[in-house]
Amino acid sequence: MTDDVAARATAGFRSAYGAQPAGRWAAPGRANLIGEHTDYNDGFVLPFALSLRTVAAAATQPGGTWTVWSELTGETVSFGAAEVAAPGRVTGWAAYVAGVVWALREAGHAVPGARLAIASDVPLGSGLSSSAALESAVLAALVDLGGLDLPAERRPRLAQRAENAYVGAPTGIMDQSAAIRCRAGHALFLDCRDESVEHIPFDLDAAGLAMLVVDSRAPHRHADGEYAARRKSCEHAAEQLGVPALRDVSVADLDGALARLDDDETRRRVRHVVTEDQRVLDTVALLRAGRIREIGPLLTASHASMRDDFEITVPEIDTAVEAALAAGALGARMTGGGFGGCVLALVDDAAAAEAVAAAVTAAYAERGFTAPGHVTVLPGPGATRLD
Ligand code: GAF
Repeated sequence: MTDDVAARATAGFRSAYGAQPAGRWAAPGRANLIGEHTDYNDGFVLPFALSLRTVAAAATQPGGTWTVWSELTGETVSFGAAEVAAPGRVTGWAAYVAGVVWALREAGHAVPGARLAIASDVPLGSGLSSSAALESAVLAALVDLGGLDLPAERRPRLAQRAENAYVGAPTGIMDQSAAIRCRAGHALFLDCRDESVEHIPFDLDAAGLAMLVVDSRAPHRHADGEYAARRKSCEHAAEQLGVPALRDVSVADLDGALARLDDDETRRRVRHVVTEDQRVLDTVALLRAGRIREIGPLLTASHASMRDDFEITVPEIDTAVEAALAAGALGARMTGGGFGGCVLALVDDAAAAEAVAAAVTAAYAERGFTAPGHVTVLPGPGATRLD
């Protein structure tokens, strides 16, 4: 997979620019094992990288301009200093690239002009964070090409700034952290307040387990507006409770905190975030103890909380989770921002994964939904230079 996508990036570079790239940089899509909508509440998340990757083949070009070809559209977009002087001047997919250049320059780096060719196996709009993969691959390329001083632990914040301030999507720090800092065979336990990480062994094979990813194929309706609304509601609740962020409310304090809030919807949002942070901690404790099988109920509880309290699931997603559990999955939950995207199901082995996928497909057919996609995954590495 990665070899193909890397070869496509090189071929794209050659045909767009008639030259060889100086190197190729890859960054993965991610699945979040647990910890949803906790990142922008200064809380905990536990994503892992997928083997599906975005590759940037790149070389410097003189004159302080940037040219990007993408296999997605087959088009080449060029921009210069004027377009990266302020957010929003490049739009569409190339905004993620221009945003990275803008954020690097804002942080005082002398970004080299560059030619880039982008190829990707990370599906768009499936909630597997194709945008963070693109930002992170481009960032790695520009940092190396320019010999910039930007260690890996400082890169997620910069890529997030590109997305928040240049592209205009108010996302948290999880996706860029996963794309950049994950390790193969591990999940990334990230404290989103201080960005400290611990690589938690997550060896599904050794545990005799498999992780199925079901692409719900549900249309992403109003996802951006709903995401922003959830974020606002959490910030408003933290203000009302007099804490810097909802991370500062513990499960032990939850009832008291809920009693101080004045509407039911806000109470449900707070209950999701506070209990979800605790579920991340509980999941990490089980994984540290090598008890992977036992995390299933926490995944399923996380889903119920997203469905009932945070209200970010859709019928296709809930159908996939219910069918997966009925077919014997040890646990299942939506992963990512919500309103569509993918479901993770922890299952016994490859045969169980096939059986669960078949059960989800049958449940979809019964309800007349567009057939779902599915793939089994293992935790892969974060962003890296390929050659
Ligand atoms: C999206 C965002 F980009 C992340 O920052 C995170 O908030 C996630 O939704 C929900 O957990 O992927």
